[in-house]
Amino acid sequence: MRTQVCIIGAGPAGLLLGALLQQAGIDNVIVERQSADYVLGRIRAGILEQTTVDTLTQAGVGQGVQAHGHVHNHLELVFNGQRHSIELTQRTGGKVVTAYGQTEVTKDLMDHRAAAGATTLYEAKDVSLQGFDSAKPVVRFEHHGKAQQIDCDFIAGCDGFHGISRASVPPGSITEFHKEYPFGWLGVLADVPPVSPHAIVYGNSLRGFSLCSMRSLTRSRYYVQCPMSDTVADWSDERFWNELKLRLDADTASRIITGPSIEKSIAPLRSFVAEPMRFGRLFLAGDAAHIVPPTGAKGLNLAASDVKMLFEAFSEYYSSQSEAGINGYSQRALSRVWRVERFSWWLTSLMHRFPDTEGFGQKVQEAELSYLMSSEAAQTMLAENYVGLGG
Ligand code: FAS
Ligand code: PHB
Repeated sequence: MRTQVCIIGAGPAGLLLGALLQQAGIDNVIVERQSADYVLGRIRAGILEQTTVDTLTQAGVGQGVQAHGHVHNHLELVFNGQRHSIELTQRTGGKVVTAYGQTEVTKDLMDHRAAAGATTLYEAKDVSLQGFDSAKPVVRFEHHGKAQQIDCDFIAGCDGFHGISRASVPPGSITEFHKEYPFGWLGVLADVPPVSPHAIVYGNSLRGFSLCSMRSLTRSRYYVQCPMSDTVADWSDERFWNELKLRLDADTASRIITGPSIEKSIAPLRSFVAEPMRFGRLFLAGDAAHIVPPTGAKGLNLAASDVKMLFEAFSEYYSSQSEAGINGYSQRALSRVWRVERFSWWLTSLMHRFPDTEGFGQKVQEAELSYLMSSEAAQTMLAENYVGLGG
């Protein structure tokens, strides 16, 4: 089989890149390790930056988020038992964020790709990448019991943190930056109305971090910080709802509508960046190249901004045989990656309970939060980063 761009991974990064390439008439094939149902079963992000919504619209896949997304123009912080609102839109020249789940984004992209008749090979086994240091890269894998090979011009590694793309790069050619956080997030999805349909609520309390989000007016997403030694079995629904309420202000807690969880999972928190993001004819995008703690709601959005830059580079190559875009991709993407890594690390450090900083750390966090609420400049910094920095 031959194609122009072979994309590894059918998560949001791979599917969005495929949609943009398809629309530009650039032939592409996606090779995905899991089944489509498995990919859709992963419950993850929930907040889209305006640039992500714009890129989905550019790719012809904006109908779902335009029709069913919930626009937010402020966010809320709870600390010292009080809830505070931070306005986003007026501080950023009109930008908003939109509550629309990654699952819905992925479904919209999958449906769009199927309708366009583009090739996505699910349940591909033993995927391997060769020759990306030459002009003739090759992707090999097993599909439906048969050995397959794809000859291509470029490989886009959109296969996430545990994928094969970054793992295929010779160790001497890549530098990795790691930071692990000493806790995880227990996430619950429930078919109950959200406590705050107009803003995401972030909570800092002596008991730990909490977050109140939504997927629709009838489906909510909540999180509490938990030790990484915990398992889902340690958290009954009742324990989760009680703990969430203890971490919020009394008014918000009193308005939480509880119900049975339809999904419950614990995610580790880490910061990670691989440099560079280009190795010959192999380009990394999304979680394959970087991970942010979900506190800033950036993982999916950073994947989308990588993909937009990578698409522009491929599009320039095929339309004008210029290599300027592909040669500049890694540096351009990493500049934005590190600014988002900083914001995600900063908000995580501000809002979570760190075992080693004890009472002093909590007091310093509360002092910073109280300064934040007293400073227009500090709130503008938060707003600019939360709605999404420029490309
Ligand atoms: P993905 O990991 O989504 O997709 C990679 C795809 O590649 C997968 O489908 C995988 O099956 C496939 N793949 C892997 N190895 C392969 C191989 N060898 N061959 C072929 N295919 C292969 N972000 C937020 O903004 N907010 C959140 O609350 C949030 N929660 C998260 C919770 C968890 C548990 C995780 C892991 C991430 C979370 N994220 C969150 C970040 C998440 O949304 C990612 O940023 C987003 O999925 C990135 O998309 P991709 O880069 O496409 O990677
Ligand atoms: C979510 O809705 O899943 C969500 C919202 C905001 C975050 C992280 C996750 O910062």
